Amino acid sequence: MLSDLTLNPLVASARVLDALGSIDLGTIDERLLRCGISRRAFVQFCSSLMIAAPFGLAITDKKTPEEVAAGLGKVIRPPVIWLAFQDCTGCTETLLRTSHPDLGDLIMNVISLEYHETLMAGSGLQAQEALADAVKTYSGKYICVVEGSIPTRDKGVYMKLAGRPALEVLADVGGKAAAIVAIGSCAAWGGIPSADPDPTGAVGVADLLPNQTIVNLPGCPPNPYTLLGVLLQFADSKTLPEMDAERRPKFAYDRDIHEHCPRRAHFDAGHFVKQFGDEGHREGWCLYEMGCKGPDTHAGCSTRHFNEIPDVWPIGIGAPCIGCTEKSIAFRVPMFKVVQIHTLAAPPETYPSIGTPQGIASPLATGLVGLAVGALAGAGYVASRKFSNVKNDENVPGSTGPGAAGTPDPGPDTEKKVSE
Ligand code: FSX
Ligand code: SF4
Ligand code: F3S
Repeated sequence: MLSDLTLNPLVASARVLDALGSIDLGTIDERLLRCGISRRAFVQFCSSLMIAAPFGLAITDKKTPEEVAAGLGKVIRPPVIWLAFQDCTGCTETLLRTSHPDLGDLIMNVISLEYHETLMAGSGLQAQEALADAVKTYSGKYICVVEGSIPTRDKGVYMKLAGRPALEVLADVGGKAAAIVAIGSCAAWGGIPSADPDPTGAVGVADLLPNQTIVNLPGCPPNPYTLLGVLLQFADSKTLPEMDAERRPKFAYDRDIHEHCPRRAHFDAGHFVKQFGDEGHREGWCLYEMGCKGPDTHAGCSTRHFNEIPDVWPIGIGAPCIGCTEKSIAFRVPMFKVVQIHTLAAPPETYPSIGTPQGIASPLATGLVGLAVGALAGAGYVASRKFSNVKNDENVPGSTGPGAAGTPDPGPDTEKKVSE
């Protein structure tokens, strides 16, 4: 039986961990019942999970919130050991901050957080004992969440936990985990601490444990539901969602911000904010000329907002995207520098193509294609005016804004994207 102390998820002291010992962690349903969390709150949580992962995540794929809740309720809560290295704790904050207190409580209950220095009551020797106990009890079965980068310079002397360099703690705790989730840009690839001049030689988890099963969830911070989705799928089926070359789950990082940005219509129409506080800024125009990295940044922020509050995400509150999920952009490319636009697509180019499935094209389809070709030519003309390569061409976004640099630099990966 679980000790009553464990009912408070923030009290993960050594005593609690002793009590856990070899006990069954119980299913999510059992846990929610014990904690008096309503079914309604759980179904609401499942809806949020579905919004964060409408496809590509086995636990939510093609299901209703009630079906997701029914399935997830039977899942044994995954034991999680959370390590914090060089970070600002924003990744922990993102998990805790929600506009519904019920939901925050619930989030901390669907997983079994065995160790988390920022949240646990214990400290000093008690905390060390708690970590050792958790690693021993759940060896090979727990998920290790890593927050923050790891300093490697000078034998990792710049960060120690209980006298051990972070490097050693990661090798020990990460090495015994079933899988590691590197949450935040710092843990994924170094993040802010790795910015020039990078005094500590900060790197991400995959640089140190390349052969471990690692999921990267970059973002500064990332969306908490992305983390929960990955943890719960793993707990449910011991599988991980499909990932891209950067080990990022595709369900959350497959599209760029620009594709689904609510300000996209202003981009297409050529309405750009020129200065913070100007009329365009107050009207919610496109932030491209203010250095928005949305066209080069893969993340779901434009459709999956933070804290369950509509419009709570950088562009939603009037700040340009800084490309926080992209290793080659965030903390590397100056904030107000404009990025290269890789696609000249503007409506109707972005609409699905018109085609006949087989046989001879009908006159109607031919007519429609003719119309579409005409429209594309028109859009191409508009786009070419907007994105001409003429230096200081006033029609080129970025030629007059604060990041203006004549012809914008080819961003990272330009060749690949252009050829796509
Ligand atoms: Fe880094 Fe996470 Fe940015 Fe902060 O801890 S990803 S600095 S939001 O919090 O590590
Ligand atoms: Fe949105 Fe930025 Fe693209 Fe403008 S440039 S549409 S603000 S993502
Ligand atoms: Fe980061 Fe850009 Fe989203 S800065 S939080 S990827 S809008």
